[in-house]
Amino acid sequence: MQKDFIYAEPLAQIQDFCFDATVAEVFPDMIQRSVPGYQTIVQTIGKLTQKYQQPASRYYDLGCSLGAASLAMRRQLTDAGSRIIAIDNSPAMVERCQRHLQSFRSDVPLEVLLADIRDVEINNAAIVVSNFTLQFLPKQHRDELVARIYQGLKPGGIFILSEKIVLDNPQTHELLIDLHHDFKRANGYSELEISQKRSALENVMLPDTIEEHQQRFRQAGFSSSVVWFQCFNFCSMVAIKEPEPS
Ligand code: GEK
Repeated sequence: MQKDFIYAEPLAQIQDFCFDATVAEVFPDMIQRSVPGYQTIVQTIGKLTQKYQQPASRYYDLGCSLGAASLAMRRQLTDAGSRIIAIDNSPAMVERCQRHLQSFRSDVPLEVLLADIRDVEINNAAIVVSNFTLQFLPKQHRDELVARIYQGLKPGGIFILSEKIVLDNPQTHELLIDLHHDFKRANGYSELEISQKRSALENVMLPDTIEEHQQRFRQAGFSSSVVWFQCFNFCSMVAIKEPEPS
């Protein structure tokens, strides 16, 4: 695994963060050292797949990067009619994701699409995953995407949404940011790396509050949702589409 040194040296000008080849190269190291609970979340996506898979269904991984969530789902799928669709709009990520997936064998078809998640049709889905991707969409496009996800899910289907979050209360918001920065320091990032990365993300990653996510789920039609994981200002939620009455 290549180590992330992208922000280790002082930069004259900090460009907006983007998922280019340099990022794709170090991505597994970057995400593990930056996102508290990343491993737990990916493993739990597998557990949720065990519980919520349905016959002859599709499984979407929105903003798949190198395919960690797709692989976690694929390991659990038992129905021969299952199909995974992994989507990312970064050519560098898609190219590496395709290469990475070749080293795992499975009978479940998994296609990796180079596309914007706003343009991809979602249908016949048992599970849709957005593992730290919705936060990169412009805020005004989020309601529509979540509504389309709801429409594309089968009854009883689930949407797994992991996100960085903000809090309305400035004191507790700052507290969680401090704890997250401690987590990054403990994982070997310097003060310079932390602050340069923070500036690079400022305009491109715009987190919502948990309440905004819950309100969006309700507005889209989800009958229930739960925050199943939170560590500092990172969380993962599951929103459930009402099953058909039996
Ligand atoms: C994981 N889910 O390891 N359309 C398609 N892809 C997009 C879009 C978009 N509009 N915007 C951003 N992306 C992964 C981690 S990373 C999260 C997801 C992070 C893609 C982007 O190219 C990147 O690969 C991914 O979403 C976000 O479980 O780095 O914090």
